[in-house]
Amino acid sequence: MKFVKAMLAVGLGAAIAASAMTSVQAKELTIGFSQIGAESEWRTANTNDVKAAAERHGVNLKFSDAQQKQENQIKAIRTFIAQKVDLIGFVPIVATGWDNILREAKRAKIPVLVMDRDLTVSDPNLYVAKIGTDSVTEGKKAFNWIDEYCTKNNIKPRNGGDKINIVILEGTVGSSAATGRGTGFNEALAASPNKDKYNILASQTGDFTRQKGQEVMESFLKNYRNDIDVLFAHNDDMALGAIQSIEAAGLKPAKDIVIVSVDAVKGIFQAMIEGKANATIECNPLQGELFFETAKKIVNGEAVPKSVFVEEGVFPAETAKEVFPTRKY
Ligand code: GYE
Repeated sequence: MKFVKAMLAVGLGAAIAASAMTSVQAKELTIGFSQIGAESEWRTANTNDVKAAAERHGVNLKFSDAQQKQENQIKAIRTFIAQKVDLIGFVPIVATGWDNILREAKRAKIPVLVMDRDLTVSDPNLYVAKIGTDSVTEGKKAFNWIDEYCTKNNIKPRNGGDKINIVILEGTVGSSAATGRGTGFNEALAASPNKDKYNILASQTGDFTRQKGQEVMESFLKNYRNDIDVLFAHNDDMALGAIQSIEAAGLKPAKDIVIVSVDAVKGIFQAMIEGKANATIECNPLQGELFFETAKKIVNGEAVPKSVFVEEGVFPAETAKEVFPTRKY
């Protein structure tokens, strides 16, 4: 009896030791993550989600904020390599310029998992996989929504001319999110049976920030106050900045100027509820869970798909009140 108890105690002790070991091992998974910065409400939600998911997964996360500079991201990745992390994650602020640093990671045998934005590299094996959003589709959804809305509501050019004039606030120059949304929008426009009804009057970057969105819209309005019928902003923050300029110019957002943007953050839902924006195309920032699930598989040597897109919807203003309480970002 004593013997059995002793054995049980040993067994139990071993089990406790083993479980302590596995949790220590899980804690020991160290991931370096280079985030772009905090340019938008979307980005803040994305960062918070990555940090929360790292906690849930018991990962030791080394998080670095690049403050909108690619060179800071390259430095951070180089530091992660020197620290011999188990995996490197990063959001490429722009699509190009990553080959050299990714080669350094490859030489150090550290796998790289890309999040959110796309990148263009000379050799696709320089990173293992990418999870993120489909910006071309977002751009297409934006144009198609505008086209349907203008057709259904029989929107006429405010200046009495024969074209509906669109202005565009683009995202960060060279970022896949801006290029993709621009491409998708133009493709859908070219494919529309109504394409001759529209004219792109002006298109300029607002760098995905509220402040620049406001400034650039102000300059558009200086030049074309009575001509602009539609605003397409590559993100909600720029649309929110633009709304201020539209009001300052004595015009009614969502009425004089139809406003459509991308992201579906809470701020734009509030604006839609107040009747100041028309629709938002969802871009889902909640990518942390998928990121760490995928990261663990990669570290364990399991195969993962090269590219995974998270799911996204479209929210017109009429749905804003009902949907708002369910929004997580
Ligand atoms: O739409 C914008 C952010 O890369 C998809 O970056 C992301 C974009 C997002 O700053 O708000």
